[in-house]
Amino acid sequence: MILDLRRQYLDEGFIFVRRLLPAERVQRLRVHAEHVLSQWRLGNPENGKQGIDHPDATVLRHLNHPAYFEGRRDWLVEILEIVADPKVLEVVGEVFDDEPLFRCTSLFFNPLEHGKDGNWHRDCQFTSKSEDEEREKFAAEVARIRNEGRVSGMQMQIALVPSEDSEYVPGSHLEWDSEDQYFIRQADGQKHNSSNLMPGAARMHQEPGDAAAFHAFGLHRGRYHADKFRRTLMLTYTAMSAAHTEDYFTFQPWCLDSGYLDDVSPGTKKFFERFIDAYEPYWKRQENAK
Ligand SMILES: O=C(O)CCC(=O)C(=O)O
Ligand SMILES: [Fe+2]
Repeated sequence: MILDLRRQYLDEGFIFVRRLLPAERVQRLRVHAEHVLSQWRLGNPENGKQGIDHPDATVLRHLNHPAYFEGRRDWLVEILEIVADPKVLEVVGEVFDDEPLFRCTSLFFNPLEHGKDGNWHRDCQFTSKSEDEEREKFAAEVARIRNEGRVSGMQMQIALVPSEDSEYVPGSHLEWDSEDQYFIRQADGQKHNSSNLMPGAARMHQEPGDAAAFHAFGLHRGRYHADKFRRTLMLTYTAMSAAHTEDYFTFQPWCLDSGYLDDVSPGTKKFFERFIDAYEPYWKRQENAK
């Protein structure tokens, strides 16, 4: 069964694993997510800013920041255990045919005010300075998939409450936009990019604990409406043999805090130590440059 997951991810850029996490763990995660979100609204430990100043916000990153868990260390441990959960990593490792490397945690939530249908995009457009650069990145990943049968990354979205808020265009991780798709994603200064007419789009229907994982170079978007309650945990991984990207998502120097990995299981410790080994030089360089 799990072999089919790799095939499907390579071909479609997308997999769905029903009930990857059991109900009681999802229930716990909901409590943790709510706790982190309420702290974040009062002050994001990364920059001191109050999330509540942006009632239209829809995402926070780095739920594994220890500042969210003062006096509740066991909750942080539970989050780290989910990131490195053997069942989760089995899926990711099987799809990668390689060791998974942690990248980051995110929480998507409904805004407190307003709503938007979400912008169609490919994540490579956000990390490129020009369309030429984006096309180069995209082509390199397509070549990796076609020539080596390997992908470099996965975003695994685990619904904590029922969600129909994510859409993906299956196969679009291998194919550049058609004319109609490009029109929606980019034309006229992106003014059509929240269109509901994207050709090939499939909406994911997730129950709590269901994991929808996709290649972020494919066409996708979320949906964010104040009246559609949303709590989705996203775990992002890259393949060990793929490029390690030094950016906001992997900048997690708190992992070096003494005791950060105390009390986690040996497997989880090993998993985060691999992440620390990969990025500690980057974090130190950033610290030294201050
Ligand atoms: O809200 C979603 O499901 C989409 C998230 C997304 O597009 C992203 O993380 O880049
Ligand atoms: Fe995205």
